[in-house]
This record gives sequence, C-alpha cells and structure tokens, in this order.
Amino acid sequence: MPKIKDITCHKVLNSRSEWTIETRVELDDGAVGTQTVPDGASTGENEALHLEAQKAAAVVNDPLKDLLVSKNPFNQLEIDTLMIDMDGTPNKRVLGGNSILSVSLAVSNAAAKSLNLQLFEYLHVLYKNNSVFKPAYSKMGSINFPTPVFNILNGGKHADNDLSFQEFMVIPAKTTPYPKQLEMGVFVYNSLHKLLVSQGYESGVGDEGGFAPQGFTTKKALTTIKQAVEEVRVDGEKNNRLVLGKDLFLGMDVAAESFHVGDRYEIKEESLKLDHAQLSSYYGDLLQQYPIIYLEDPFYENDIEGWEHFYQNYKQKVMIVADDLVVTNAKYLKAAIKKNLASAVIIKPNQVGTVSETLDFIRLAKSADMSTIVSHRSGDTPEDTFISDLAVAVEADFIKSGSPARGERVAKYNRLLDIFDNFFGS
Ligand code: 2PG
Ligand code: MG
Repeated sequence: MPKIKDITCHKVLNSRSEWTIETRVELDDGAVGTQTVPDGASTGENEALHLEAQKAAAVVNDPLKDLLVSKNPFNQLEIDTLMIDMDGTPNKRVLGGNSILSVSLAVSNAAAKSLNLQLFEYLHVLYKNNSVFKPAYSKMGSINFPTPVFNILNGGKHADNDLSFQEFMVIPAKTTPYPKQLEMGVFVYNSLHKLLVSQGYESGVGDEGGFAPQGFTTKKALTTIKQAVEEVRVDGEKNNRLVLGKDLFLGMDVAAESFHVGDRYEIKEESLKLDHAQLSSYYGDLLQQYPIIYLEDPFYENDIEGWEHFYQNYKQKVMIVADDLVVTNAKYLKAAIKKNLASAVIIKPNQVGTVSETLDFIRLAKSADMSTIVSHRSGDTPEDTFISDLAVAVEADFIKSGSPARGERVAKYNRLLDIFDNFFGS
C-alpha cells in the first residue's frame, strides 16, 4: 500500500481576485493530487469557517502535514476523522474548513491516480463504501447523469445591480443527453446576450457569468429569459426552436438571507417589505405565470415557519431546494427532514470541509428521497473540477456551475463532457 509522502500548500487566486489555497499531496508511489478550494459570497451561518489564505496554507504545511504523512491515502475516513478530531470544533474554526477540505480532496485525487482510476470512479467506490478498487462505470452506458442548471442572470450578492434575487436559471429537460443540454444552455445564453444588447441594457456579468443588467425586477428577469428562449433558432434554422416548459424550465436561487431585514423580506426594486406569508404568495404568483420547477433558499435559514408553510403548500408544484439551511451537514439535514422543510438539497463540499462528511450528507439526502444538486461557489477556480466528478460519482440529479461562460464555470461543464464522451458515450 502506498503512503502519504508529502503535503504542501500555497496561495493562489480565485475568480473574484481573492486569495484561496492550493494543496498538493504526494504519495510514495509517485502519485500526486492537487486541489484548490472555492469560496462563497452568500453563506449559511453554520458553514465551516474559512481561514484567511496565508493562515490556511500555514496550517496545511505544518500541523496537517505532520498529522498525515505516512498515513494510508485509501483510508479516506481515517484521514478525514484525524483532521476533524485535531480541529475539535463543530465548524472547523481552529484549523479552517478550507485547509482541511483542500487536504481531504487532494488525498482522494492522489489515491485515484495511484489506482489509475478516474476521480469519479474512485469517489463512487468511496460513496458505495466499497473496498474493492475496480472501475465501476467505465463504458457502462446509461446512468443518471447530472443535469446542468445554468445561472444566466445574476443579482443579489453576486452582482452590482438592483435585483434582490441572486440567480435566474434555465434547466434543460432531464431526458435530454448531457451534450445537448449543454448546447441548449449555450443557445439561450447567447440569445439572452443579444436580446439585452438590442434592448439597450449593459451586458456586463456577475460573479457566476450570468448577465447583470440594471433596472430589472424579478418578473422582468423571468420574462426576458422566456423571450430569449423563444428567440433561439437551433443551428440557425428557422423552424428549430426551443420550447420553454418542454425543452427547458426555469429556476431561481432566491438566496433570501441577503434581503431579509428584521422579520421582513425587502424586495427594494419593487418597494416591497413582505412577511413570509406574503413572500409565499409572491412565489405562488410567479409559479402560475412561468414554468418554474426549482426554487432555492426561498426563505432565510432561521425562518423555519416560512419554510414549513411553503413546503406544505407548494411541495407538489416546485422543487424546494435547501442550501444555507442545511450547509452540506448531516446534522442540519436531519433536522430539516424531521420538520419537512425541503424536497432537495445543495451539496457544496466546502460548506462542511471533508469528502467523508459530504458523502454522508448525500447518502442521508438520498435515503430521504430528496433530489441532489452538486454546486460550485461564486468564488471559484478553473483548476477545480472536483464537483463534476463528485456529481457523476453519486449520480446527483443536477449540477450548478453558473453560466456556460467564464473559465472557472465552463471548466466544470467541460469536465462533464469529457466524462460523458469518454466513459458514457455509445
Ligand atoms: C449559492 C452559491 C452558488 P455562493 O448560493 O448557491 O451559486 O453562491 O457561493 O456565493 O454561496
Ligand atoms: Mg444557494
């Protein structure tokens, strides 16, 4: 069995010109895994704490290296548990969620390389608690491949415009093969670009590559996206159109925490100050007018009553997605399941800090029949495509990686193309 020989870490930049870290794990058989970590802007209160990059790098280079050198890289649970125990806090505030995560992911990368497996194959083995290391998927044909959720119009904390809601998304029908789904996202993105320019709007983008026009309301955003879909001519052919509500659907990450003030939700661009019952009706109105199938963080994480009532009334009409509420942590997910608050969950490894805890969370979500959406962060790097492999490994229902533009966003979509074409194609 190979052993961990060396661990090093240094500062690198992310897509928002903020510093993050990159960790390199080397095994004594020569296999190397490297890993950067992403950062969020709209974060849940219970996320693992990220240390400032220089401090995080120092933690990896010293205590974490000393802890893990000569350990077995295939025992991911042992590696993660050692780091969790050394930290000793519920939100990893001593060693930092970013330091711990970079090592946890880099170890899994190095282990996969050592076994000559694709990362998604190795993660699948870990996910299934399978001790036999053999490729699980290669040339297997059909699995539940993750459907991309494209965030093409940005607001909230991800843009400098006046939209309160954070993400406006298009979601291709699940029955469409991944390469076609990606093409659809590209057609709609380019169509929206053209439409905004023709209407005299700025075409600047937000953190996740979606357009960030000024002077929009929620309805204006949804209507404009609808029009952009209607104007698509696939491959320039007059009669080859996309139909909203059939080929593609709409979704929103409201990220309600960012406009929650006191006991109200302030939608400033419409001069509204709503309580949670009024906000539910606001959503109900939108659901009647647009083919919205996905609604993420419709209430802020401590407005449990808001979540409860909305779930009771709307669970049949829309997928109710929890992000800040559960922060990829099985402890918070258990509480949400008990209270019946959501029908789907976001999975962001950096919210919790290790591969093992992320996989536990996914197993729990699936056992409760929840849909799963593996997600990037708004501050991300093109070197990091871990979430693409993770989404395939656990057969997540969806993957969120922003718009089909900007290097750090398309890197994840391109990695999925690589996996699809080379391992799942005909
Ligand atoms: C979200 C994410 C990703 P951030 O809220 O779902 O889209 O944003 O990384 O800023 O938390
Ligand atoms: Mg979110």
